[in-house]
Amino acid sequence: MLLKRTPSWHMKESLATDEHIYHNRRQFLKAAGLSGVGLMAASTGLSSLAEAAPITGFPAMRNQAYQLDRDITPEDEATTYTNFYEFGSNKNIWRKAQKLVTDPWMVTIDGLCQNPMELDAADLIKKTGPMEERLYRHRCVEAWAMAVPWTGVPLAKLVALADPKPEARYLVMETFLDPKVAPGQSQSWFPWPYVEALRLDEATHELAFLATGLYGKEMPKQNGAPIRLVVPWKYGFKSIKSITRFSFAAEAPLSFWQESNGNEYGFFANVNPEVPHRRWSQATERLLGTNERVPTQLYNGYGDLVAGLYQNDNPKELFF
Ligand SMILES: Nc1nc2c(c(=O)[nH]1)N[C@H]1C(S)=C(S)[C@@H](COP(=O)(O)O)O[C@H]1N2
Ligand SMILES: [Mo]
Repeated sequence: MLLKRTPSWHMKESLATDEHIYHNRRQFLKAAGLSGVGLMAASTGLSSLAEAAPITGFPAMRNQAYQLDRDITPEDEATTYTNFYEFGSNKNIWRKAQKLVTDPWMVTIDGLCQNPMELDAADLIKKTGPMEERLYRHRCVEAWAMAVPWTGVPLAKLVALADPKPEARYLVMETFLDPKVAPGQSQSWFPWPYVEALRLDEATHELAFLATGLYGKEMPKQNGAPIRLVVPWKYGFKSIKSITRFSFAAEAPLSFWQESNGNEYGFFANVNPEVPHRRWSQATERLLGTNERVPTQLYNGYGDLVAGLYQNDNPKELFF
């Protein structure tokens, strides 16, 4: 079974790297709230290792409901110009990100839900699939933009699987924490690990996507393998990469960027060309690939679908 699904080079890599297996087990234990070590720890580590298998099913069938008004960004642009502060604060960290071991990848679902669980990313996607492909626009708060084919599953499927309790109002998501692999996490002025959250009505909106792949292939590490969020009506920093934990909460947490710089980055971060960033205009954006400048659109062009989510919110809070 394992041999059939896993290319031999892949198995060798994950089996050889004791450090990462150890880390994964530690993360698992921490999440499960187990303090003792011993037999339990050993069996936990072994079972996560035995279940190691990559997410499969690429390319997935394209969902034609989501059409672009612009060309798809060249693949080499979208995969080499990336924001992933865990690996450094410049755009060309894609080589450094190759150090991330993404299989096995334990995910914790916990907090205010009926079905908390710990499982490998591939098992999570099996439970929430089938995967599909969607063409989405992406708008970084720094005013560059792209349009790419993501593969994944609706985030609403994960929410349904977890079955939130009535008190749950937010879905909080967290990235891995491992400064040995991700040198940016040694920069102590940042509040690691990266945390983001959506209100539950946002998390269950049809556009909110849990992405597993890009350009018809498994997710490149630098783009947030093995699973990342994609919320195309919001500035890119909401679309948290390499997620290890989904927690249901009654209150919104402070996100990574709110905690780093709350004057410039808020909770909603919905795209709006008429609300400038404190240090620059958001009226236009630069397309990766051509460098063409085009007008930015309210909710990044997805207003027809998402504006209804915000009818009862203060407009002053929605767009930063
Ligand atoms: N964990 C984590 N997620 C992250 C980031 C990050 O630094 N760390 N950067 C965000 C920002 S600012 C953007 S624009 C997008 C970039 O996604 P891409 O590199 O796949 O284009 O990822 C977002 N998710
Ligand atoms: Mo961004």
